[in-house]
Formats: sequence, C-alpha cells, structure tokens
Amino acid sequence: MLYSIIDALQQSAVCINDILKKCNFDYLDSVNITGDSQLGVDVEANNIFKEFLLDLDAVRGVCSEEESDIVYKQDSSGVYLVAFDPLDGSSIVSSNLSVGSIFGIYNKEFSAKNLIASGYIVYGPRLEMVVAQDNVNHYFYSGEEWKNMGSLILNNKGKINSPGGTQKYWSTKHKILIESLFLDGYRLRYSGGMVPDLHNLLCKGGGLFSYPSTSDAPNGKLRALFEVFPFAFIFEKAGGEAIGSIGDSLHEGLSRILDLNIDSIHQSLPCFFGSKDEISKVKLAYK
Ligand code: P6P
Repeated sequence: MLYSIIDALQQSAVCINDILKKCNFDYLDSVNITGDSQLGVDVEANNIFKEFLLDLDAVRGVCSEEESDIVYKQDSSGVYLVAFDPLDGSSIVSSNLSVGSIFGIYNKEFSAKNLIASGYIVYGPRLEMVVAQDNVNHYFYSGEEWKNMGSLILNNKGKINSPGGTQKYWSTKHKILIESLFLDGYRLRYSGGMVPDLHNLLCKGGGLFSYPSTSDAPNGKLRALFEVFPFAFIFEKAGGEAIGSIGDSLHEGLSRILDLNIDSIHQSLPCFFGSKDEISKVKLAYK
C-alpha cells in the first residue's frame, strides 16, 4: 500500500520538475494560510500532488502548506494521510536555486507518533528523491526510471553549519552556539532552501541545520506536519537527531521533535537537525 503512495509522489515529482524547467516564476495576488506569497507554480505543484494522492485507495486525506484545512476523501477506506509542502523555497526559485517538495505519510492521524514514512524531492541539476522508512533511500530520475543510489547515513560528527533565521534576531545563546561551530572549523552552507540545505547535510555526512526561536519568530518558521516532522524522521533514520520545542524555546528546554504534539495543522516550531555530536552541543547551549 505504501508503494502506491511513493509511486504517486514519484509521478508528481516528474510533472513538477517538467513545469519548473518551463514556467515563469510570477507571483499570484494570493497568499497561503500562513501568509506566504504564492507563485503560480506553488499552486500547480499543490494540485498535482492532490490529484495523484487523492486518486489512491490507500489515501484517506491530505494536508498541504497551500491548503487551509485537511482535504479528506468522502467514503474512503484508506488509512494513510499525507502531509506535504508541494514546493518549498519559492523565495529562491526565481534565482534558479534548487528547491524541493517535502512529504510525511501518517497512519490514521496527523501526529508525530503516527508518522510512518517521510521524504523529499530535490529539483536541482538532477531530479532526486529521498524516502525514509527503515533506512533513508536515495534515488535519482534518469529521464526514464528512478534509480536507487543507496542509503544516506550521517557521521557522528559533521563539518557543515547551516544556520537559519535572521541573525539580528537570534538569542545570545544561539549566537554563541553558531559561532562556536565556526570557530571549530565548520563550513557555512545555507541557501535558504530547507530541502537542498538538509539534503546537503545528509549527503555530506552531517553537521547542524538550525532554525531557532528568534525575537521576530518565537515559534520558528518551519511547519511541523509537512516540514519539521518529516525531516526529523529522516534524520533519526539516518543516525542523527532532531530536537525542538513547541512554545517559547527561549525559556524551555529542547525535546525530541517526534515526541512533540501540535495544536494546529499549520503550527511552526524551532528546530535543530544534525549529527549526534552537534545536537549534544545544542542541548548544552540551550540547557
Ligand atoms: P530564512 C523557504 O522559504 C523556507 O520556508 C525554508 O525552505 C527555508 O529553510 C527557510 O524558509 C529559510 O528561512 O528566514 O532563513 O530565509
């Protein structure tokens, strides 16, 4: 049953990849439920995912960054719910940087404990897809078929520092943490696209990606159901860790993201993804 969902996501990826190669990147007059401006291709990608996924018997409903509410099928016997960010990184696609789609497959309920598989698609020099279940499997599209490139595994300690959010609004402890990694020789890799930035970490053996609570965004920016939970699942399956907090992380400790509960489907949270060594440094800095 899960295979039919992965197959539908792969077909969606090929369609969206084709559109990205040919479309203009004009903004629409509309914004989505979280107030993000929308490109025409955001809406097209959203419709492609909905069409392929809602056509499956296994799928009972979907939840998207571009939809205000969960879209349930009438009279469905399906048990799976799919949350997705159809095109993450609209703000950088007009600069022709790599962007991506993110998905999480939930069993019966949109909650971290019910997440059973997740992954993402990278629209880059090559069309690639990563799917995490027991392992983190990496594929590329040859133009005719999806070829398995093997598994992605994180080292215990990496070399990349990928710090998100506006530095002017970072807390003092976050500034000290990020600076300490640079003083330790970590390399800055940050494009502003969650998918390519985290894919880079996974492909290059690890490090730290952070999108913290900031004074201008106390609950972070990245959304739990279709961005943070899927990547938390992926990083844990790749041998790393993912921590964050629901609420004001400036004053509360950080917890394992997949133990957290959300109050609304578009809720965002501060998040840290990385190799074990770097995540232990984050826990210390935020103690
Ligand atoms: P900032 C893209 O808009 C996005 O949602 C993620 O893909 C990315 O990680 C983040 O925002 C970048 O945000 O504030 O660092 O530019």
